[in-house]
Amino acid sequence: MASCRWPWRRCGSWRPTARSPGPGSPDRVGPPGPPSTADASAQMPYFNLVKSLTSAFPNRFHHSTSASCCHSRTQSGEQYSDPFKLGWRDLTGLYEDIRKELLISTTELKEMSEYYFDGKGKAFRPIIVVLMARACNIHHNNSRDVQASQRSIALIAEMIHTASLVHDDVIDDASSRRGKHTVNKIWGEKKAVLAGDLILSAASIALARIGNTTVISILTQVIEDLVRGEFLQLGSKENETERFAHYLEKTFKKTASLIANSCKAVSVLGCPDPVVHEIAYQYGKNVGIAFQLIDDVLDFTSCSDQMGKPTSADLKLGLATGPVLFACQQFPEMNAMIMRRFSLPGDVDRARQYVLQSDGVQQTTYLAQRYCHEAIREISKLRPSPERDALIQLSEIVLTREK
Ligand code: GRG
Repeated sequence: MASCRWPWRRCGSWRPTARSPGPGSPDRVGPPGPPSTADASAQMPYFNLVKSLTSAFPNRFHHSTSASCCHSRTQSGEQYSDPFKLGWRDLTGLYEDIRKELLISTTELKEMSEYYFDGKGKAFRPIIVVLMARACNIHHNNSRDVQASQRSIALIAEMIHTASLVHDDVIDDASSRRGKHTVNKIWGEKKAVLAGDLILSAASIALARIGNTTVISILTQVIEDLVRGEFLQLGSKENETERFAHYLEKTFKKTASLIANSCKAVSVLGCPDPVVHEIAYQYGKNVGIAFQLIDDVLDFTSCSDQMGKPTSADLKLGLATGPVLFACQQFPEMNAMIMRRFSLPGDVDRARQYVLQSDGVQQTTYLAQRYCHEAIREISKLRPSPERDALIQLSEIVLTREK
C-alpha cells in the first residue's frame, strides 16, 4: 500500500535568522485572478515583499493544529493513523485501472507506457485528489461517496504526472528514477518521447470521457503550465530579485499547477459553489509549492538510495533552486556560479559546500512550512471531516518526507 512507502521524519519548526529573507506570499504564486501572481511578485522587489510578509507571520512558526494531531476516524469508527490509508480506500486497483486506459496492442509501446505504473510511486497526487473529493462532497451535502468522475481525475492526475516525468527524464538525460532505469535509458530518447505522448493522450481520452467542459479546461491548463514551467527552467535571470520570482513561478507551473487544478476539478464535480473551488485550488497550490521546495531541499540532504535517483542533480543540471538562492544571500560569490549554471569544473561541489554551510536548507524548509500553513488555513474553511483532517495531516507529511 502507498502509505508504507512514505517515510517521513519529525522535524522542528524553523524560524528565519534576522538577515534571512522569507518567502514571497503564498498567494503571489500562480493563477487564478489578475494580477498574474508571478507578474505581481516579479514587479515587486522580492526582498521588500519578504519583509512585509515576514512581519505578517509569527516569528516562530509551527502549524500543528488540533486536527492535524488527531488520528482520522471514518464513519465506521475505524481509525486511520495516516492519510494515505484513508485515501487509498478509494484507490484500490489504481494502477490496474490506469493500465486499462493504456490499452495498446503494440507490445513494446505497451511495456514502455506501463513501465512506471508498477505501484512504486508515492501516488501523492491521487491520494490528495480523492481526499479533496470526499472533503468537498461532505462539505456540500454530507455525501460520503466519491463519484466515479472524481476518481477518474485521480487516475488522470497520475497519468499526466507520469507523462511529464518520462519527458522530463529525456530533457535531463536522466538515468534512474524510483530506483530503476529511466524509459529513455532502456528504450532511447525517441521512443521515450512517444511513450510520454501516449500516456498523455490516454489521459486526454479519459478526461474527455468525463464530459465536463469546465473540468476539461481546468486540466488542460495543467498541460500548458507543465510545458511553460519546463521552459522557464531552461532560462535564468541575472537580477537576484527576479531570480526568486522566476523560481517560484517555475515551481508553481512545473509542480503545483497539477495538484491545484486536480483539486479544483474534483471540487467542481462535487459541489457547485465557486468558493469551494477556490479553497480546493488554493490548498493544492500551496501544498504543491511546499512539496517542490522540499524536493529541492532533499536534493541536498538526502542520499540517492533513498530518493531512487541521483542527488545534487539540480546543480548538475545547472539549476539554482531555493537552497542555492538563499545561500547566495550569505555567499554572494555564488552569483557568478549561478549565472554560468555551475558549468566550470568544481562548480557543483563548491556550490554544494556553500549551501551546506549556509542556512539555505533551513530557509527553504521554513518557506515550505509557510506554504503549508497557508494550505491548512484554506482547507480549514471546509466543514470538518476525516478527509479534511487527513489533508491537513498530509501537508505536515509533505514537510517531513524523506523521499
Ligand atoms: C508531457 C504534460 C507533459 C509535459 C512536458 C517535461 C515537462 C513538460 C514537464 C516536467 C514536469 C515535472 C516532471 C516536474 C517534476 C515534479 C516532481 C516534483 C516530480 C517528483 O514527484 P514525486 O516525488 O514522484 O511525487 P513519484 O516518483 O513519487 O511519483
